[in-house]
Amino acid sequence: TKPAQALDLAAKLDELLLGERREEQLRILVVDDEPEVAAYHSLILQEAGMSVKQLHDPSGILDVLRQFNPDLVLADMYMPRCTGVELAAIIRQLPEYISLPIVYLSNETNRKKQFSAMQVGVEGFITKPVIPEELVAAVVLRAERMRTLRALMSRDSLTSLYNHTTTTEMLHTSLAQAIRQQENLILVMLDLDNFKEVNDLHGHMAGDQVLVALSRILKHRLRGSDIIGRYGGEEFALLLKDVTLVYAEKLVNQLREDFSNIAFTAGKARFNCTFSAGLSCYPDYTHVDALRMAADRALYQAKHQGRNQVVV
Ligand code: GH3
Ligand code: MG
Ligand code: MG
Ligand code: MG
Repeated sequence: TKPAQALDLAAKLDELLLGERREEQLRILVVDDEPEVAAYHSLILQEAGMSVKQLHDPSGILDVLRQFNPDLVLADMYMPRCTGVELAAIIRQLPEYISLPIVYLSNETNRKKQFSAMQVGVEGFITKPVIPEELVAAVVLRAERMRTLRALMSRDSLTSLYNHTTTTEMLHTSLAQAIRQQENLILVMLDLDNFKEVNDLHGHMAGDQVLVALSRILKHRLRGSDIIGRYGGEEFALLLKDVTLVYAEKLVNQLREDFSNIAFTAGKARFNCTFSAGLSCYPDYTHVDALRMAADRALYQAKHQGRNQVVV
């Protein structure tokens, strides 16, 4: 059983993701120079449903952080090549891991030494031998909080889609992946038509309702592996993996058609809304900036040609 507070956080995360599938398992990195000790603690956490990686030589920490991307690090305090304090200091130097929870798991019972070891920015201290329930509770609580915080920071609060920063990061990683795997990648830049007018005529709340409706239809229709971002105010970026340009154009046109048929209401008024979209693809463009500029050009052309259309 999970502690009540952790359950609240999990519920909050579900609400935030609006039914989008969330990653199931919490990822915990266990750093201990003694393999048997690391294995024992890992087993406790694995049995509680977590995904665990063990690291016996702390000098490999940075590579493991990048590859495994843990939600929490459980670290021994005394290791031959690097102390827990040094390990925490190394992790905290990197901006992307500034809020990664680190918990010591150590034989150290001297409170003064515990306190000074925590000064480097560590979230907690658990003394060995552990009580399994205590270890699980301490880890789940902090790791869930980290997950929720990450989700909040990477998403837009109105639509819960990825925000501009995250979308840009994902454009870089997705293109690198497409190149590595020699797969197509389609970038769709999508912008609502005459949206200023929607706000002016029907109010800002009605405008927000349109943005939420569009994000829902996008989430519903695209695959779990596709990326949907709110790139700007009423501009969205979609990354479609491993499909042809012809297929993507057809898909976006179908979305355009269906979206244009949604009847919105604001007071007594009923209105419809449309979007225009521009598509570009890898391998036609092999750099992020070129890919983005090509999609922007296509979008501009769609607007110029009268809106409510898709241009490749
Ligand atoms: P175009 O077809 O050329 O794209 O015209 P447009 O009116 O959509 O474009 P413009 O860039 O002139 O206006 C965008 C509008 O989108 C203005 C801004 O108030 C509105 N907008 C941006 N973000 C939000 C939001 O979060 N909520 C609401 N309701 N409106 C927003
Ligand atoms: Mg040790
Ligand atoms: Mg617009
Ligand atoms: Mg715009």
